[in-house]
Amino acid sequence: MPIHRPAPQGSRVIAHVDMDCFYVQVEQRKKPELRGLPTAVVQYNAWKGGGLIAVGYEARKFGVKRSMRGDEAKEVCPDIQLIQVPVARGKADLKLYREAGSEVVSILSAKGRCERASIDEVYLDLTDAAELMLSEAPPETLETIEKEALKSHILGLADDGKGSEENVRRWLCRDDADHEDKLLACAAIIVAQLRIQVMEETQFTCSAGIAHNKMLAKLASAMHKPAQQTVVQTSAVKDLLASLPVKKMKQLGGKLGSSLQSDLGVKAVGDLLQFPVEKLQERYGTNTGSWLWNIARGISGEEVESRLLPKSHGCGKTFPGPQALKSISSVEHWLNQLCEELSERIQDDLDQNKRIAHTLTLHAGAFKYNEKGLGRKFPSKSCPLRYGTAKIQEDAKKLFDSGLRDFVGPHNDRWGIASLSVTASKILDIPSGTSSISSFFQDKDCHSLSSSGCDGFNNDHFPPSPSVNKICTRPVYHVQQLRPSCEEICDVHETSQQNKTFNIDVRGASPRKRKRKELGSILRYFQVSDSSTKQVVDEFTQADAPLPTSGQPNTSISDSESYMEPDPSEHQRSNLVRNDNNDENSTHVNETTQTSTAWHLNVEDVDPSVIDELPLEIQREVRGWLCLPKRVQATKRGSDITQYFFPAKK
Ligand code: DCP
Repeated sequence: MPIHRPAPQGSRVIAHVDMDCFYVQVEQRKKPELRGLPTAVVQYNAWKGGGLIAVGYEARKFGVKRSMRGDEAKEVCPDIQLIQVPVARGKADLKLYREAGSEVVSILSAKGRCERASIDEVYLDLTDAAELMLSEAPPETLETIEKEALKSHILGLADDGKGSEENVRRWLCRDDADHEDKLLACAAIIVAQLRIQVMEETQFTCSAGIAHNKMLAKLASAMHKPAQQTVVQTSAVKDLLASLPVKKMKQLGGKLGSSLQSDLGVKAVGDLLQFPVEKLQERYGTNTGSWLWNIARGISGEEVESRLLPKSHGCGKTFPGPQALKSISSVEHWLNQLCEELSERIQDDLDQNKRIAHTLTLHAGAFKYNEKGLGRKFPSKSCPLRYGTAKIQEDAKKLFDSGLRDFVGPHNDRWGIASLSVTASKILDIPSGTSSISSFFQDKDCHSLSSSGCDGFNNDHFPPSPSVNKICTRPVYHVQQLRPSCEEICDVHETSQQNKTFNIDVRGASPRKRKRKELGSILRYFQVSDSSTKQVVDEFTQADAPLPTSGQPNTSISDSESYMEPDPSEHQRSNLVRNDNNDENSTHVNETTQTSTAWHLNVEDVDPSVIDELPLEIQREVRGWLCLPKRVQATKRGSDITQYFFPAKK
């Protein structure tokens, strides 16, 4: 569902940069002898020569398209060079492409707020950079303007018959232009410089759109490719949208776009101009109605988020036609492969970027042998993510089993699986510079209720408890997330991609927890049960702890429906998730599963370098409490504080 955001005050200038035939370029850099030849990258699958996933521009001239199989591409372009995607664990390994994308991001992000939107796309907020240029060295004062900038396509710029580059130069250097257009002119020069830099440093070409908002910038970047840039002047917006088919607009490719076409007879985005906002709101709700009214006018308040790293990690594989998986053991085999890769990637993310993923989701594409046409979809399932390959594999298997039970229904029909994917999402930074260790562990109630992170938690869907009615508002470093061994005791229900909230039923909070909350010291997290040299830290015990459950495993599961690209792992840009809430699945604390685990900290085991990793205030607090000198001789256990928090049997 689109989200309406009011247009921000003041002018903004945004660029959308999209790499050209990206995987092909990466392969051509690896093998320069391919440059200039018609080339395409194919998926490892051998059926009919594999599926094309990236097509070079030389091959496009022959009519080769991404939808083709390798054999078809050879028919229309016999000389085509088909390069196989690297394979690991029996599936496409996109590491090479991801890393190449990161090279580009690190160059582009130097100029302004940068949002990595996909493996090869970036949004840049160039407002500050353009304002600075305008005040210090506006275009008309420049001795030379890069040819790349002069080759810009300026939408709405009338041909003055003096040659297009000269025409563009005049437009860039107009001193009678309004402030908005002047910012666009500066941004066009900045983007041209950035694209040259990307080319020089990575050998990749890219195309860009430059406009006053993300929506228009994205539309523009695709208008002239490869290796070109397009600027959307405000005066050109109306014409641009007047003929833009609704389905081409981001967020209108699906059901909403279809409804506009069939129910309102809207063909182009500009056709929406005829409807008053009240009518659109009445039909589609206040939020969507307002959003539609605004996009018809080219207005969008969506901000460029500061994000250089991906929002989620996904690993998937398709099993087309006869390759469909038909047995639990074959599903298990592939799930293990996918989870192994996922585990590796989230661990790398943790090591390199200090980010923790909180939610594991399983999607599957399934069919029933005795069912014709569209039946029930295999429901996607999520649970809190536990680190460690074996844990992820175990949880993914449970998610699959649960989804399969729902999918197959009471008749136990024969089934086949045509695609499988596992995704780690809700990835949060480990906060740094927090003022107290309490910030790492946050509120006990919140902590005990979920190991999926506490930011944005709310309890909207449940009556607030009179005793515990706390909402966690900050990202929290959950030590137990890294601990590879405990079962969850609560169900967490992700409700929406957009608002990123989790529903927690706090009704089960025990008096014990309420009492603990009142302790105003670090000791409430580390209850010392022995004051001798071996101090036992009894944190996260009993009611508060995410404990191994006895008997029935209780990995929490939530339903969602997802719409995947042909291969979800390879291309996650439009992975939408919708969740259905129902009370049966609502979050709860299992109060019957308690008291089998304690967290122990042996002071003698503490590697001082671990304490050194903590923020200063916390170092003081911990040293004081542990009575540690600045440096003690200690057995080295590892370099991460989380290694000292393992559950130990009482
Ligand atoms: N990709 C994929 N599967 C898809 C679509 C894309 O694996 N169904 C991969 C290969 C592409 C890369 O993602 O190279 C970027 O996708 P784009 O849609 O941006 O397409 P290209 O960069 O290949 O071409 P263009 O120059 O048209 O943007």
